[in-house]
Amino acid sequence: MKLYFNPKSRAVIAKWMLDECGAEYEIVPISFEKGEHKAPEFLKINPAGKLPALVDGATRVFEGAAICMYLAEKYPQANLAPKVGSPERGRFLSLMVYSTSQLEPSMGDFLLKAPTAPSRGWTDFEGALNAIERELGEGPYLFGDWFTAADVMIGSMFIWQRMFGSKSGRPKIDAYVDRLLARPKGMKMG
Ligand SMILES: N[C@@H](CCC(=O)N[C@@H](CS)C(=O)NCC(=O)O)C(=O)O
Repeated sequence: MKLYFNPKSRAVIAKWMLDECGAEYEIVPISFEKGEHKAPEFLKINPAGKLPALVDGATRVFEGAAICMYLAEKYPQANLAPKVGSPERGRFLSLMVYSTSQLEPSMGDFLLKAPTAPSRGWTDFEGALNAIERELGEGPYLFGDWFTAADVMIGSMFIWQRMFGSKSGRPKIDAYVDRLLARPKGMKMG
């Protein structure tokens, strides 16, 4: 399995997930400076020309959330996702999609000081924080004591925010992010 990777990219999220799965994989370094992510051979893997991308034999996966869901299915022994048909499955899928469709763009608006137009399909950052606080409940993770790929996707967004120099400002969420960062295989930016 090959992870197309740059340490200053969202590929660190996919790497975190691979490590939590205990997967064996090869890192393929991609230079943004050299434009390797826009090279024809890379566009055959991810037509968007972005990181992360994963190749597993004849399978290619792009988009961080898709990679995390793929890996959770490939490594069931890591127990990082509710099983198909289980009552938690719907909420799990919802949180995975929410991470990139609502939380990430709302955080982007917040960090860039851009107004959030509701017609664009995502909430403002305050709304996203409210939603995550509700879903986190008493924690320690989104599914109580059970750490899942949803924590990788949702948590990595807040870790990302810290890289940009700010915290969520919500004590419950900030304590959650501290817990995620303290995990032995937790996400590292480099
Ligand atoms: N929604 C995508 C976002 C991917 C993305 O924007 N990756 C950035 C790096 S963090 C990238 O490759 N940017 C290079 C470019 O767009 O030219 C995902 O989660 O995979």
